Amino acid sequence: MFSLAALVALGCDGEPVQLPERPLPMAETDGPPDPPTDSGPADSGPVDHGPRLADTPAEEVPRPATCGDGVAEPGEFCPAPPEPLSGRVQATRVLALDWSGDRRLDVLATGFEGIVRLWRQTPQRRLLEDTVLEAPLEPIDLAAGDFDGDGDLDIARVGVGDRGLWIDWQRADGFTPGPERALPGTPFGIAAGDLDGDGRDDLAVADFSRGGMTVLLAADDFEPRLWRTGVEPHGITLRDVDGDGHLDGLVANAGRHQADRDDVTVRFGDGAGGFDGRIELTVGNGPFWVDGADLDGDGIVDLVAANYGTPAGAGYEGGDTVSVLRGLGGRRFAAAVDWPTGNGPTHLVLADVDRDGDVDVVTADRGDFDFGARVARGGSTATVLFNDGAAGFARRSTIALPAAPLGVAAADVNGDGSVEILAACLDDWRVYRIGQAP
Ligand SMILES: [Ca+2]
Ligand SMILES: [Ca+2]
Ligand SMILES: [Ca+2]
Ligand SMILES: [Ca+2]
Repeated sequence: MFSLAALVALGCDGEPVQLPERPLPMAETDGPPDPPTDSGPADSGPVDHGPRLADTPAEEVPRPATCGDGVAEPGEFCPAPPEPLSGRVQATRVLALDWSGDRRLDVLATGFEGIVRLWRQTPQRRLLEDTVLEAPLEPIDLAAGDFDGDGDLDIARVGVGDRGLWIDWQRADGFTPGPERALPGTPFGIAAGDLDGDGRDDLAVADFSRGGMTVLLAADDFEPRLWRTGVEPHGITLRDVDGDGHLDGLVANAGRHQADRDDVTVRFGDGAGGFDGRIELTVGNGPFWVDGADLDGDGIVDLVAANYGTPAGAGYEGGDTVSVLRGLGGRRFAAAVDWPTGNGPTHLVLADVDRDGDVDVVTADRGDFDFGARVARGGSTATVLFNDGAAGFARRSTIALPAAPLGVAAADVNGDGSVEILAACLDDWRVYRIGQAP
């Protein structure tokens, strides 16, 4: 199985980080029972054939000749060298969001050493290291949402080691830490969104050990309730996949390092905090993350999964790709088409990186869990896969990073009209910013 310890056990310069080694049982019986579902095949049409590699050869695109002329043109991607943000953080995830409501994006990263670091953007468009929130847990992921409905974003993070949830409530004078809540199972990824339409954001957590999605509604005082997905969920995202106005849960089931046990689950939200249907979708091997957006402009949400791969011999097979599944409407999806990425992607985000009007994909290529192997196989990159407008991703750009990223973000952080990429690098305790020089 994927080892959480291996995922995070190497810190700065390969120095071991203290992480309690705990068994990750698959069949825990604690927690609420699985709510009834209508998992019938009806219109859900699970894809029963494997993904295929794209017919179009993938191509690394050179830096456009028009880079450096100071004009940001559609379709142009002009990455500058990665620059570290100030301050150390054993970063597992990074987000770009407007925290203070001043219409400038700020940056937030969760650190496995037990902190959250916030950089606020000044009116001069500089990112200034600001708040450091501490918590006695090892946060593996975080999400932002307005969990109490007061109009300000709060921060929720989950700890994989001590299996807890922590919410920092944003108040006028800063953040007020809430009590740590023990979570059943083993939380891995976390996502926020209003699942029951009461105006307060709710939480959904990928439960690695129980094989499900733990939903915590603000209205229920964040009482955990498990909804089954697949084997060893890693990444989780909330999107309205079927266009009924209710958020749905997308879960990447990495599948215990077995290619026949991994897939993506979509659980369809009923708008009242429950889920009334599910589908399983075949993707590449060992999916770590999944997200959804309309990639081909037909108004239907399409899905993208980041496939880490499964162990085979000295390396991995069936990974180093993203699987793209075009939505057909009616909760149906076309078979996955796989496009190459860098080595061992563990996370992805969807954003129009080259500003040509279609949504592109950015992956965090974590590479091998083994630090030495990762360096040897070149796993310290982020990959931008450019959409051709029809959900084809033959063109890509590889960004070399000083350390292997676990998470990425993409947004026009400084408001200069071009999208920047942020990379959370656990190994060297840094968040890197890749700007553009159009
Ligand atoms: Ca809610
Ligand atoms: Ca929906
Ligand atoms: Ca679409
Ligand atoms: Ca684009």
